[in-house]
Formats: sequence, C-alpha cells, structure tokens
Amino acid sequence: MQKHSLLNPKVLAILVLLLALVVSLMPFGGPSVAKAQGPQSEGMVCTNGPSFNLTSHDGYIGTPDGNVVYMWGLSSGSDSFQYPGPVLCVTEGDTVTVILHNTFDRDISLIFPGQENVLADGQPDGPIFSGVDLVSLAKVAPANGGSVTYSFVANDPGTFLYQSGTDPSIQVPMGLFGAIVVRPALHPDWIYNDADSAFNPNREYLSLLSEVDPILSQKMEAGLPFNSKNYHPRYWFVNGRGFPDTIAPNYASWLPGQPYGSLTMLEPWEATLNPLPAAIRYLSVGSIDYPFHPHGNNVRIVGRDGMPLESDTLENLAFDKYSIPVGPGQTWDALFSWHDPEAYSLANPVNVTFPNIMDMFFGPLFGGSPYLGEQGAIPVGVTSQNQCGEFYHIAHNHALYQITSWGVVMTGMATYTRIDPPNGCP
Ligand SMILES: [Cu+2]
Repeated sequence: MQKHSLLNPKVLAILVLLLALVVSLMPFGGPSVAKAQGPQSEGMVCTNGPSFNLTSHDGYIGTPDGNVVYMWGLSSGSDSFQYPGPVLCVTEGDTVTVILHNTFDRDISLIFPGQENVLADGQPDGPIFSGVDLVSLAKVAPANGGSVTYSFVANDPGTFLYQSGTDPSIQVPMGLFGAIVVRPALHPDWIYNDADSAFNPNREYLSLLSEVDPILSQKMEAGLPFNSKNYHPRYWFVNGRGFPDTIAPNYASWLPGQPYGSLTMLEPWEATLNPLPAAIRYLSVGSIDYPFHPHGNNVRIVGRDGMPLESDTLENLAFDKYSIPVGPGQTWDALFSWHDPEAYSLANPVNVTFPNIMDMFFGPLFGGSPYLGEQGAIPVGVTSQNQCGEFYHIAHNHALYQITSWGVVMTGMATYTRIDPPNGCP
C-alpha cells in the first residue's frame, strides 16, 4: 500500500518527519543487512593492480521487479560474468597494464577518460577511422578471441572510469565499464595529495551509477540490431544492483553476477575517537544527470573527474553539497561524516511525546527506540532486523522515477547509510 503511494506529497511529508527520527520505514521484504564481517562485506572492493586481465562475458542480472536481464560485463582473470566490471585500484605513478580479452562475436575496446598517453599494444592509442567513419575510439580487441593490451602511467590520484570505446551507445549500457581508483603514493588514505581529503580507510565506498534498457538487452541476446533512438532505460542501479539488493553484502550468494553492495556504514563523528570521514566515490555511466543525495546530510565534495578541488595556489575549494548531480561520465569524490549534534539518549530524551506503540508503523530495520544504540519494544507480529539500535538512512537518486524498476516503485537507484553506535555494533 505505502509502496504505491510514496509519491503522494502527504506521504512524502510523513516520510520526511519519520526520517527525522532516523527510522527506517521502507516497506520491503528484502535481504537483511549483514553486520560487517570483514573488510569485504561492505565497502569498496578493490581489484589490485597495476596489471589487470579483463575478459568479456555475457550473463544475467536480477532486478528488483523479479526480472532477469541479459547483460555484458568485464571480469578479472578467470572470474565469471559480473556487472559492473571490477574496481581497478592502483597507486599514483604506477604503469597500469590492462589486457582486454574478447570472447564476443563483435569487436570491443576500452577507453580510459582522464588518463594521458594511453598506449595500445605499445603504440599511442586514439580513434580509429574507416575513411571518414569513426570505427572505434580505441584500438579494439578483435571479435572471437582477440586481445589488446592498453597501458598508461597513472599520474593523478582520484576516481576514474573505464568503458567501452567501440559502439559505446550499445556497449556501455550493456555493461562494459568499471571504475579506476588511483591512490596517492605517499598517502593511500587520502583521496588526493591533500590532507583535507584524508578519510577512514575502513570506511571507503564507491557508488557507480548506471541504467539498463531491457529492450536493448533483449535485442542483443537475440542478435538483433538496436536503434539507439529507441533507447529507454527502465532500470537504475548503484554498483550494478537495484534497491533493496543494494544494501545486501558484497558477494551476496543470491546475486552471483552482481558482486558489489553499496551500503555506507559509519559511526558518529567524534573529535578524538572517530575524527576521519568516510570516502564515497560517485561515478556515472548513465545517459543523463542523476541527482543523487545522501538524504538529510551534506557531503563534502573534494574532487571531480580525478581533479582535486583546489586553486592554482592550492587554496582549498572543497564545498558541501546536498544533492550531487552526477553527470554522464563524471566522477565526484566526497567525504561524509555523520554528526550527532543533539546527542539524544535515554538520559537526554527527545522533547516530544511518542505515539502509542500500536499507532506507529515499524519498518523492518527499526529497533523500537529512536535513540542510537538502544532497542525498545516492537509490536507483536513485527519483525525487526535491527541489530544494536543502529540507524538507517536512505541515500537515493532524487529523480524519483529512477528509484523504480520497470514501474515498481521504491526500488532502483537507492541504497542506505547505516550509522552504528559510537563503539560499533557489539
Ligand atoms: Cu531524498
């Protein structure tokens, strides 16, 4: 019921009020949010370089409306199909090598926006023409088993994309893309060579935003042509998953081709115990801007498109932003801290009278208390997946038709921020 009336302004207003209590109210029966069991359960998953073998695969992804969609993807080494491709992590100054292996019956290639002097098989790479017609933006790995070796020196720290340079209006939305993270050589826990971009290395996240037109996927699966004038995405993803799959752990067993979650986890900022923010690297391979925001919180933008926000005289030009309009092909590097300014607790209660427990609607992640680290009574029959009184807060694309999946609302390009009590979840 509530599911279908989310766009009703009255319901939205109520939702905002309830979010002020930082109560999760999303009505879904999705996967539980696993507590971090290790560095790979949540957070950005690095495939470490500087040498990579990427092989094209086709496969299927699950979408929140119960559909299964044919996709393409790039996988590291002998890994099976995945969407999106691996996050290639390298260090400033590395000579990065990417060997692309093509198993498809069409040529494919990769471009590396933001990287300079890219070589393909040892020669300067660039667009390839047949007469006046553009054939490819980069040297191709020929169809049916061909390969090509790209290399470049990763001179600049920051967040970058790699994506297909051949027939990109087809091959990018079909899934041939991924992220590159270049870490500063001397300060791997900074985003840039700037102390103001320092982050907590246990709290590093990536949100790679993408979209899928299932009709394009059907045409490719059937080997039929597709007219890009008819392109019409119906699915919107964070790290290749739609909500609520976005908040499932990395490598969730029921999402074999979609290995990356996007739940952001952090503890309240504290001057000595928890002074460093989380890092969130936003990227988009979509066709239009996505107004993505952490909902009720600002992030601090410290860089865009692999360039730190500073002047020629190294003046810090970082700024706070509520909605991050991640444009096609852009990357935005953000720092995120969660502050608990009123410090409400049982000893310092919120100065309102709470409704009777039976008059409230309880979401599956609400633990029965509005206070961080506390759990209270929940009505009989309500199941809570709350673990230790932690808070959940939505982060989503504010173009609300893009938090749908072929019409199913409150799915798609949305994920959660999880705030744990100051000492973590026991
Ligand atoms: Cu919002």
